[in-house]
Amino acid sequence: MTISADHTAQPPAAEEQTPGPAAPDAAAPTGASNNAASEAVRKFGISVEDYMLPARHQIQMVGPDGTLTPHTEQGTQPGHEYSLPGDEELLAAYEQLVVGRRVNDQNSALVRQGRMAVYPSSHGQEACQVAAALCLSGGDWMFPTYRDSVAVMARGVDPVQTMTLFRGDWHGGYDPAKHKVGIQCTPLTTQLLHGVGVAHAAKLRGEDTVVLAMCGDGATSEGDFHEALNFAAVFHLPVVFFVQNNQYAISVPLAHQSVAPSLAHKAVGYGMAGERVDGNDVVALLAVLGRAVRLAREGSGPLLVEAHTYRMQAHTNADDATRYRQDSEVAEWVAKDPLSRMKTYLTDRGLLDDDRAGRIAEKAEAVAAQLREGLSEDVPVEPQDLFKYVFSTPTPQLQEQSALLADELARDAALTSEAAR
Ligand SMILES: Cc1ncc(C[n+]2csc(CCOP(=O)(O)OP(=O)(O)O)c2C)c(N)n1
Ligand SMILES: [Mg+2]
Repeated sequence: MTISADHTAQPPAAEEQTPGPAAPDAAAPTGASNNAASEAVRKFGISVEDYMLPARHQIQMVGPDGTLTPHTEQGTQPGHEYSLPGDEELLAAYEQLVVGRRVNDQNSALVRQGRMAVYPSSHGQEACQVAAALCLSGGDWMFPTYRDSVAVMARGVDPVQTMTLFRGDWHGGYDPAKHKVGIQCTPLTTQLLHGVGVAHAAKLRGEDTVVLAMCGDGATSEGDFHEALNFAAVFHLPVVFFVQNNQYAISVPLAHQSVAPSLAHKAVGYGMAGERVDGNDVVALLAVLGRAVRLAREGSGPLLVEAHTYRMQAHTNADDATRYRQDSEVAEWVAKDPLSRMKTYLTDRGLLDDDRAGRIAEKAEAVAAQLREGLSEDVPVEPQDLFKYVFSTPTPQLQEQSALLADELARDAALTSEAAR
């Protein structure tokens, strides 16, 4: 089965086919590979190793020029074939891409105006952000990093509540349990362990929750990455680890981070399937992440998806990216922009016209206005709140710090009232 250029006849997904006879070694996984993945292996009729190893090429469906990737270039490998998502899903994704780009640019402007403390922009990574949200169902959980604000919003969290953390005057703006979205973590990779814990709890309770746990390329070198993946694999947990490889960990390029053939190849070492995908192609991302979520929900255990993308802007507003990379490299990636290729693709297919594009742009403007308005409000802060929610019983150290702060505030108030007399 291949990707069809005939848009009226979309082929069924591989796992929807009647499972064929298993390859000779498929039903008999060896050694440590003998886990829940063998069920998925039976479905695809391939060996455990072929199931777990990523395809030889990145999965791509729509190339940078907005045309369908011919399947000869795409390569067809049993178990690594994906069908095109439906038109409605593609249009919904495009709308979120446009909103996401506008959110990124608006937030970067708000930082420059001093309305927000910091913003790690996902400009250029919007396809990953949008697909991460759209592949999940209502009962699933997302565990994002500091760079994943657009994914959090695309999941349905209010934009101003999403950005509250980055304003720096409160711990977080939304209730993780209500939205089933973890807090955006700055300590690298901690969110993967939180996600694995939630998946374990869901499995013990017999719920069909899937967890999407997100991290960057740099974070794959963390010890927590190893612990999260190994625990998830050993306990056959329904987790999709989604690595956005944007080529840099601040100033450290990927080549200095890892010499693995790809980050997706790390999966097989834990006994899970890995796949790599063009991270600027939202169509491929929807297909690959969508299937990964379905497989995890069906009990195939965890999977890892690596998306190849690029951080188009600096790490945050506190970083000067010109000190460690060339403009020519950035220009190469501008040509692979996720929005322009999707616009061309949908327009050529007659799914997007000026009228619809105009309405989408208006929606994006409305979200930007919401952010400007919400983040321009002066929020009254209570300094002692810093200590309130750290531990249910404050530690002696925190009590001491709280008393010091109280003393300083009292002296400050006394000085102010004296000056006023
Ligand atoms: C445990 C830990 N170590 C170091 C840091 C400092 N730090 C913040 S972001 C970052 C780079 C992370 O790169 P990557 O995982 O590729 O994510 P990206 O920022 O590129 O999205 C580092 C080292 C941190 N936040 N947490
Ligand atoms: Mg990175």
